[in-house]
Amino acid sequence: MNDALAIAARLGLAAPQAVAVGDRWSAGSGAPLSVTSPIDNAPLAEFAAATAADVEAVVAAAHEAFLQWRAVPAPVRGELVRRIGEKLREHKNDLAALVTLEAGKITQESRGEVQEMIDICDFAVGQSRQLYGLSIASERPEHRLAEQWHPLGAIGVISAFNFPVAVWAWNAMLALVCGDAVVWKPSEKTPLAAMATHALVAQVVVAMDEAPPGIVGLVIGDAKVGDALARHRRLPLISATGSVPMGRAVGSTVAARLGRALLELGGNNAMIVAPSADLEAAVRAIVFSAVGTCGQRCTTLRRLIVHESIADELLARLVRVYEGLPIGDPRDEGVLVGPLIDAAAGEAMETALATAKEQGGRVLALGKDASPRVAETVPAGGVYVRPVIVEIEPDAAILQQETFAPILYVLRYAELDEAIALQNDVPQGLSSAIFTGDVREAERFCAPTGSDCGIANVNIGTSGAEIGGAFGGEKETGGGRESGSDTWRTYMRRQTNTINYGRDLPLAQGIRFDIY
Ligand code: UN1
Repeated sequence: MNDALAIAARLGLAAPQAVAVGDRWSAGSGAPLSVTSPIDNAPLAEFAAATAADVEAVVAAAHEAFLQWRAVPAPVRGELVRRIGEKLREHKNDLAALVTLEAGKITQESRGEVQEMIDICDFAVGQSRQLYGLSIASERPEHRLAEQWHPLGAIGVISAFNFPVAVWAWNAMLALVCGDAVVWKPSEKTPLAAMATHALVAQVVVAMDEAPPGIVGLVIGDAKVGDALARHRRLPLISATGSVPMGRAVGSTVAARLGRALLELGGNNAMIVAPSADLEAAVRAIVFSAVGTCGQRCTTLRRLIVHESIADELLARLVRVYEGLPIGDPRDEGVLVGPLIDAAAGEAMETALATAKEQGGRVLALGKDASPRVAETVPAGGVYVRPVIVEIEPDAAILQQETFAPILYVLRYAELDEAIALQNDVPQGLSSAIFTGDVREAERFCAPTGSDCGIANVNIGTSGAEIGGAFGGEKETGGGRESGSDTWRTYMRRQTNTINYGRDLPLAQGIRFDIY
């Protein structure tokens, strides 16, 4: 048994299978799916993938489970999520190790990802006692006008390889306290982490009498499985995280049946560094945001917009750090940059770099024509790259595009208005940041006329958001919000109640309709 399967077994997964309803596992009806580690291309598992035909049974079970779960008091549903949080605490390091093996993240970041799951559990437990509505002044005498929130249904969650477990948890933990059931289609690149997570959660669900096992379902397969979820009328909400083309396909399918879609798609995130910035702090924030997760977060810093008066100094410092970045096996202590997810990601990085050069980009730190590939001192079989910095003119077309790799484009600016305009001048609108010691600049950046993104930070980087805030962005990022704040409302249906406690029947708007 290899490491991944041994860890998965410790988490309660007897054998990898593509379909699960609670603790009942079954094989998918599709072709074999081989899972390999991005660390060294070692085979981790093979199992029969699910197909669109497998979706029906999981959704039907989820819907049946929802019909019971919606009647369980919300704080009792919170108790389930509290126990899930405990289970995750117990197995944090094992689950993180599996994420590292399958997604290639360094151990620190994988543990951070599992911690995000634990944090959203805690958040959702508190939320389970606060699914509150409003009472509103009625215009009619002896009437009460109010709104309340009810469970929505079974929901579909489509998640990506780069956060193979946390993004599901952001959705699922809130959905469960809201009284929904959840059907999960994880990335085919990281199925074992999803199976192991499901196995852990299923143990908690089956141990709780009030919880019907079908409230958690898993179905692992290709885009056709995602499409079957998007089409399914028993799934009133589809939450999807991934690329813009995926989101466009899912969003339009869900829209065609007038369902609800929560989309968290591409980012093309920028940071402005102003003359008054603390450059030491800025360098730390830039490097974590630009090279963390090997540039494969949707919040990764991709564009650095630096004031011309400090650009040379900041770039010199950045190049020094980039040249010394420890790249290698993500399990090794001290390594900060692990592998890209697969060969296609390596090719996409090289294509983007070639295009950037054609468009006038000057590659810093690598030398003029050098390839970003790292071959020595890294495990054979993985796609290891050196993060790069490319200085480029603001009108280069490549700046409009998100490449899921550690390429940081640098632009120079003279006036803050110009920097903000550059920051906003892309199709995506997820995360943004400014480094400045000037309170006016900071507030200007966060004002209605400032950053147009869902996330706008001051003196921290673009990535690494806490779960307490709403997470998501505007424009091609899809407009959805997950995680904290009041996003729980997306997982519920709002009901307006008008209650007449008098003996007359006055009509609203003063309408008279006298039948006697
Ligand atoms: C993602 O890349 O899809 O803010 C999510 C962050 C993490 C989540 C990223 N908390 O970088």
